[in-house]
Amino acid sequence: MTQLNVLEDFPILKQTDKNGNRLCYLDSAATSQKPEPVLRAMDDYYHTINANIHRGIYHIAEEATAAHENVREKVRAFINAGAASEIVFTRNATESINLVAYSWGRQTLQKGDVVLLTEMEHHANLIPWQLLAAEKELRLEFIPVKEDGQLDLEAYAGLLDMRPKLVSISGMSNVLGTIPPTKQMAADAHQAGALFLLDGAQMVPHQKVDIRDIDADFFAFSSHKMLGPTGIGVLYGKQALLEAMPPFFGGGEMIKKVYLRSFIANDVPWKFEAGTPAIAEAIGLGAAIDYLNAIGMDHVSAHEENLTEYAIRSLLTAPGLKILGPLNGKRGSAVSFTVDYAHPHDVAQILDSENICVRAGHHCAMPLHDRFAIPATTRASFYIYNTRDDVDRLLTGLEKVHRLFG
Ligand code: 7TS
Repeated sequence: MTQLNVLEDFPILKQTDKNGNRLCYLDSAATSQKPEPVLRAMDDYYHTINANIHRGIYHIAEEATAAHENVREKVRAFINAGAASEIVFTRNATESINLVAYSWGRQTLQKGDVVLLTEMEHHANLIPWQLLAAEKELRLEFIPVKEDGQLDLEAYAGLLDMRPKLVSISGMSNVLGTIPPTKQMAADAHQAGALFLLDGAQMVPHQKVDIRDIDADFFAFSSHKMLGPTGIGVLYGKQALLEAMPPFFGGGEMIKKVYLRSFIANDVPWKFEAGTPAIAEAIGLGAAIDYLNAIGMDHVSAHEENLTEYAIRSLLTAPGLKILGPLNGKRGSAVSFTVDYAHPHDVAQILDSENICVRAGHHCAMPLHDRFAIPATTRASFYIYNTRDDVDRLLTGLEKVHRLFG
């Protein structure tokens, strides 16, 4: 089964514009659409057991607490972490990476230490390290991206000679679709004495992840890109690391005992979860995981690989169009391109007039666009609800752009 047929589950995709064109959503790298079971799970929560968690002793509070903690176990199983206590709920992948920077990084890193990133990072895996580097006088180094969009792994080997304390990379580029050999890179990082942080924001929605097999020390991702709601994300961290790290936010929930001038922190993962969490959102994330599991992540990947291959093949027939990133082989479903006759914003606007949603701009990866000496690209990104019909619509839309601007 390489073609999924799940469109019926996504109410938003039934919308049509005034010309009767169905919504063609090609911006899942920014955020995914939500299937009915996810919407229902959140709605049910508010209709039936809404209460604050970890404090009430009345029955709906206990049910809400159990439902919330049950999702932690679902997340653990979904990425094959060793223990549910290694799953910290955050707001999003961005917050997860910031948590590592400000808790682990601030405690561990010292003046002159090297943090090794890549040239293709989303700003979420760049700015936290820039901020920390300014505070602690760290050195940031970058694995180069080659012309074909792949990481320069020979350069990586050389950069590891600098004995970085941390290697932090994305498991899939949100612009190029590049999928680096993360397991090998983690092993190489460990060999050089570094910890390995994997930004899984574009990875978890699209492929089966076995985090213990990859052996990343930290792993960050967002619910909203994997069919779940906004407002909740995950930081996976190895138990011993999380236990040694100081809290990042302070407040209720993250404590065991509080005195006027001091406190004793709670156990992991709650030590990192100050304040009332996103309870309905966690339940929505749980429903998203159930939904993806029912399809099977292998089927998700196969569907996307098939569609991405078709999209690239189709796009390359369009006049004056250039795709950034790998054109074949194992790559993700984010396809960014330029056309030599129109600015990406014009492309996106014309496509929008055909009810086709694509993203135009730098996609929060400005240094990567600098690397390719272009200010912006148009990006189509696919997910389980997209079909070849969407790709064909994109191509027809681009013909219109060509007619108007070409
Ligand atoms: N890392 C990668 C690789 C991403 O693509 C994104 C979001 C993030 C981190 C941050 O995720 P957040 O949920 O914390 O915002 N990427 C995109 C995108 O490509 N278009 O909009 C958001």
